Amino acid sequence: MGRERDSTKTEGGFIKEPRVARTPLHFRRSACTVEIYYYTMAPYTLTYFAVKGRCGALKMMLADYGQELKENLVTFDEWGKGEIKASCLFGQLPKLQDGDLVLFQSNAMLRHVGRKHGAYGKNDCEASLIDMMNDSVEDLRLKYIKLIYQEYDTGKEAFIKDLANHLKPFDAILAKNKSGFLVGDKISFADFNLFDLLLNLKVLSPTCLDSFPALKSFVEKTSARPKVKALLENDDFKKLPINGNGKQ
Ligand code: 6SG
Repeated sequence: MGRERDSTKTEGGFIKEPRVARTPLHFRRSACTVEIYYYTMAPYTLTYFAVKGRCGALKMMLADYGQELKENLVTFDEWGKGEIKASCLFGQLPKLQDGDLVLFQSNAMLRHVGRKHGAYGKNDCEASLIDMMNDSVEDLRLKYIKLIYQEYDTGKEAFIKDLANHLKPFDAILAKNKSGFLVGDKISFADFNLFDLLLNLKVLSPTCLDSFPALKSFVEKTSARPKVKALLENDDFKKLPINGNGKQ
């Protein structure tokens, strides 16, 4: 079972030494020994603007899993020069590096980290349901981003009025699932994504969760996860604006 690996080389950022015990990789059996190999995580590296933007959920998930994150902050001036943009596969940030793996697209990053750290369901059906939930979070995030960057002054009131219609299904799903998570009995990347978006929506409209008890308790419970709480209270994280144009 598993792949045979040379324990001296790194591959895809995983150092194949049985040092830091995190995720069991495989068991190699010989006559009288069983060696247990572990992935030793190279730190993740995130390149992004100095905003929470599309990386809040990723940062909270990495914090929750105790993962080290190196950050390269790109200023809007640097971005404006065009060189970094030209180096990005789709001309946009964020960019996440995990060893040799380079990822663009924030939702692909959430999936990658979720897959590696057990936040992507316990079977294929749960994984598909988590995908479905995350796609719905993305739908609402895109509406929010459109409001923020394109029609804040003219569209804010209508957005807030319509918001309950978009929050209601999530509230019903959480109320129905005894675990208090979107899918199954464990937190998934879609939960982190929803949580991050709800924090932003509460800044936009502080009362928006008032008629949704399941969403309210979901936010309270997720905020109280010790490593998430520590990140939310971290000064560097706190001082990041939510969005790149100062609107929130
Ligand atoms: C913006 O849209 O900050 N990436 C953004 N903008 C720069 O030239 N589907 C992918 C994903 O999920 C969307 C990526 C996302 O990963 S994030 C990007 O790369 C570009 O397109 C939000 C954010 N925006 C602020 C920003 C920095 C530079 C351009 C936009 C502020 C506004 C205008 C100048 C400074 Fe600005």
